[in-house]
Amino acid sequence: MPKSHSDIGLIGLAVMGQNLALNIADHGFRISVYNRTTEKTDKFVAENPRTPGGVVGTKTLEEFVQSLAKPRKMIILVQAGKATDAVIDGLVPLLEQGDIVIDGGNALWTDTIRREKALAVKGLRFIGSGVSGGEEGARFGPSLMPGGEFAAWQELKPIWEAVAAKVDAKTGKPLTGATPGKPVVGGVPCTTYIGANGAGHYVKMIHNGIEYGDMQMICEAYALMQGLLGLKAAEMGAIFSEWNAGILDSFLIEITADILKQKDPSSKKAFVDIVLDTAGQKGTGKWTSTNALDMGVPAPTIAEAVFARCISAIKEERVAASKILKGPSKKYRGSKQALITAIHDALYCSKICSYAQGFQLMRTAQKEYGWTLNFGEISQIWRGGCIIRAAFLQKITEAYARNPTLANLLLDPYFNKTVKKAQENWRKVISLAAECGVAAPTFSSALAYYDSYRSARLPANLLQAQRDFFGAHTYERTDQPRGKFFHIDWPEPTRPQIAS
Ligand code: NBP
Repeated sequence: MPKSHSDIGLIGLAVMGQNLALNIADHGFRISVYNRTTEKTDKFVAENPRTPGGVVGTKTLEEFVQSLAKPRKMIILVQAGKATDAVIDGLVPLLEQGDIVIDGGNALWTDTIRREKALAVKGLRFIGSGVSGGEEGARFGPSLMPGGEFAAWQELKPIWEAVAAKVDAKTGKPLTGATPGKPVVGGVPCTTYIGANGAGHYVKMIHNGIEYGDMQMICEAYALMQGLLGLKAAEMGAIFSEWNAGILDSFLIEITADILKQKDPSSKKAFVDIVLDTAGQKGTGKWTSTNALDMGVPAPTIAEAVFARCISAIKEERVAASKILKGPSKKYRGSKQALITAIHDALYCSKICSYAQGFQLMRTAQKEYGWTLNFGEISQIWRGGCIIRAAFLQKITEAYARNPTLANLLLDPYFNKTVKKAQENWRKVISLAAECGVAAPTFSSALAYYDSYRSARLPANLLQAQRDFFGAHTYERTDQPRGKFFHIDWPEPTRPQIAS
C-alpha cells in the first residue's frame, strides 16, 4: 500500500538538494520536496517519475509540511546564511513540538548553535549536518557529519546511514559502483553522531579547511615538477596516477591525474594550461583559519592555503610585479626520478602536518564548546564520500584506535616514523624551491610547524624579553616554577642623537 505521508522532506532543489533527494528516494524512502521557485520543483518531479521511494512535489511550505509523517523530518539545503534563516522563519509557525529540522548546508557552526537554541525554546529539534562530497557525493553517498540533540539523531539515523557513502569494514576503502536506482549495499556508513548543537558543522568546516590544504599542497607538487623539472601536464598526470596507487591514494590525487591528462577540446592544448591561474573561495577555509587565530591554535598550513588563493586572485598585480621583481637563475641539475620521489615525500609529510593542525583545532574546540569529539570516528567517516577521502585516513583511524587521547598526530608511532624517514627529502625539496625561486607556501609552512612543534626551546624567550622591555608585559623564568611572573627595570633605549 502506498504511504500516505513522506518519510522525510527536503527544501532547496539546487545541485545538492536534487541529488540528495534522489539518493534518499533510491533507498526506498518517500521524500517530499519544496523549492522557493516552483518551476524547479515541477521540473525535478517531472524528470524523476520512477524513484523506488517516490518523490512528492509540493508548491507551498504548508503543503510541504502537511505531507510529512510525524514527527516531521525536513532537510534544508539552500544557500547558507540568510536563506537558511528565511526558510526556518517560514517553517516554524507550521511545525509541531518534536519536529526535526536538519540543516545540510555549509552553515557557520556558531549560526547552528544559535538556531538550535532558538528552535529548542519552541519545542523544535534542530540538527546541523555537514554534507560533503559535492554533487556526486550527494547523489551516490556523501560523508555526513550530524550534530544536535542525540534523540533527534536517533530518529534521523536510519536515513542518514542508508544514504551515506560506504567503506569496506576491513580495508576502509570506499565501496563504489552505485548507479541511479541501484545504491551500494553493505559496508560501513560514513556518518556518525558528532556531538551537540554546532559540532557537526564545526567538523565539516575543519574538513573543508583540510581540503584547502590538500588542494594547495597538490598544486605545489605540480608547480615544483613544472618549475624544477620542466615536466609537461600529461607527464605529471602519469606521476599522479602512480602516486594514487600508493600511500597518497585519494580522491584529490585521482582527479588531479585526470585533470592533468585532459586536453582542451577547442585548442587541443593541455586543459590545465589554458585555465587562468586565479582561484576562488567560498569561505570555509577562511572560517577555519579565523577560528584557529581566535582559539590561539597553530594551523599555519591551512591558513597558507587560504592565502595562496588570495595571492592567486591578484593576477594583474602579479603580472606587473613579474616584470620588476627578479628571482634566482639557479636550475636543478640532479636526477629527475630522485626529485619526483622527494616531492612525493614532501607532499606526504606536509599533508600529515596539515591534518595534525586540523585535529588540533577540533581538540581545542571541543573544550571551548563542551563537545566530546571522537577523532577515530571522525577520520573514519571521512574515508568515503567526501572530497578529502583518502587511504591515509585509515592511518589516522588506526592512530586514534591506538591512543584515543593522542595529543598530536605527529606523536603517533606510524606518523612519527613516516616523517622521520621522509624528512630528508622534504627538507631537500624546500631548500631547492627556495634556491630556484618556486613558491611552496604550504610545504614550507608545514615544515616550520614540524620544526617548531618538535622544539623544546623556541626563540620566544627573546620575544617575551622584548615584550617586557617595551610594555612591561613580564616574563617567566627557566629557573622558577611556571606561573610566576617577573619584570626588570630596563634602561631607556639608546636612540641616535640628532645634532642640533
Ligand atoms: P546554492 O547554495 O546555490 O543555493 C541555491 C538554493 O537556495 C536554491 O534552491 C534557491 O532557491 C535557494 N534559496 C536562496 Br539562494 N535564497 C532562498 C530564500 N531566501 N528562501 C528559500 N530558498 C532560497 O545551492 P547548492 O550549491 O545546492 O548548495 C546547497 C547548500 O549545500 C549550501 O549551503 C552549500 O554551501 C552546501 N554545500 C554545497 C556543496 C556543493 O558542492 N555545491 C557541497 C557541500 C555543501 P531558488 O531556486 O528559488 O533560487
